Amino acid sequence: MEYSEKYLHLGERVDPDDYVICKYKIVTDLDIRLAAAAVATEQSTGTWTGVSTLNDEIFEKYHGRVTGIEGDVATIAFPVDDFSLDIGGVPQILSVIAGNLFGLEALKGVRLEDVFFPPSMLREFKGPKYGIPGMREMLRRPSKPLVGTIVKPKIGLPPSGYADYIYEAGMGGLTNGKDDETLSNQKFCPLEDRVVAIAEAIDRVRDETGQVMMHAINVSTNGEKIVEVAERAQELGASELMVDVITCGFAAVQALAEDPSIKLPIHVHRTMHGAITRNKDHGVSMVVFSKLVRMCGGDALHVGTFGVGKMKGGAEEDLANQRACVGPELPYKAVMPVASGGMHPALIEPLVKITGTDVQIQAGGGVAGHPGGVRGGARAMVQAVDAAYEKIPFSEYSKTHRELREAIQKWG
Ligand code: CAP
Ligand code: MG
Repeated sequence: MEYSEKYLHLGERVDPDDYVICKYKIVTDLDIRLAAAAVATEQSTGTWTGVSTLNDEIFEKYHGRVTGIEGDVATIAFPVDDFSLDIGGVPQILSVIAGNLFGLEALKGVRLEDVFFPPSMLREFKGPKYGIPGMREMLRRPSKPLVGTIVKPKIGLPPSGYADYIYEAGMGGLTNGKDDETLSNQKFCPLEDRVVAIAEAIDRVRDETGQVMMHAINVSTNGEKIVEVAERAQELGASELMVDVITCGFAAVQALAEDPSIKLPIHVHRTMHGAITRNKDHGVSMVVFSKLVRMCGGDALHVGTFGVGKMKGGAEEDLANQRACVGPELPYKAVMPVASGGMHPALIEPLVKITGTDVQIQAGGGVAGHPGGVRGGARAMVQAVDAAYEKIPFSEYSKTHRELREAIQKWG
């Protein structure tokens, strides 16, 4: 690996307006300065050996700068001109900040922990159309957590089965439903039939109770088709779209969010993220993915269950994900953080104490597995959110709310 003092600018301050600044945790047996220089080299102007065609002018303009090392975390600044938003977009950003470096022999592990973009780049992104304020307005739910379900079983139900499930969930008071991440247009549940059936169920709930609900239809598919599929779902009455961002790509979220014909909020699922975010010594943090989803226009994003659900994660890292979604550091509407995965009504008490109320809490098994069926599970979730919102201990509230009591008895 080419090692050159030239990539080391330790202690030098670079103008954050002119650089994309990345924080990498580096695991190496080498001098960490060498390892950090190897990352800066590979991701900007260098390769494994010096080349005669790299002249001083090119180097000076475009090389990555290692500006700081604190413990095992290196700060590397890439000149803004290394990026090309008009054509390359987020795919090219990721090729620079999260590309070949993960395969470098010189490193035992490296994890992109965070990234800070200059205003000139952030201005090129529009962010969420709706985000927290827009979704709250659509659902007429100004301050309470949104509360939803994922239709279970994950696959196999016919369109009428989805409609029945969502009708029951809505009659139980839920604000949100969603397709599961593996559902698409399978023979047992054609997308168009599902959209129509669910839209009718949501209309029935509103007509019978006044409750407004939205259901995210999974439109994840190939890049050249996703807008067309989303437009068709919208035409047929869909109230929300869902995109699996890691499998479809950030550019797919951006294409939907920025398409003027698409008026629906976008629920962003992150399935497969665990392959990249789970290992704390190698990969990319969910904070980085959360910032990119917000820039690309996702309206709601799965951020984890803050240490209380089934998916690996912890309160600290999920709070960092939540901050990336809602914090003022990015000049966009806040993205609704979604807590999902092994959730059930009893867990809403500890969850809301950590997240606060600007959160969408959803449960699949935690609704459909309730002794009272989907409607009972929905009621239990709504009761749990009401109790958490009013800060009433569940031990008290469940005395007068049967479905919550039954959920606590079943799942503890
Ligand atoms: C939850 C879920 C979601 C997870 C994904 C599932 O179902 O539908 O996909 O929330 O995890 O398939 O597991 P349950 P994350 O409520 O039945 O667990 O939100 O961490 O990306
Ligand atoms: Mg799922």
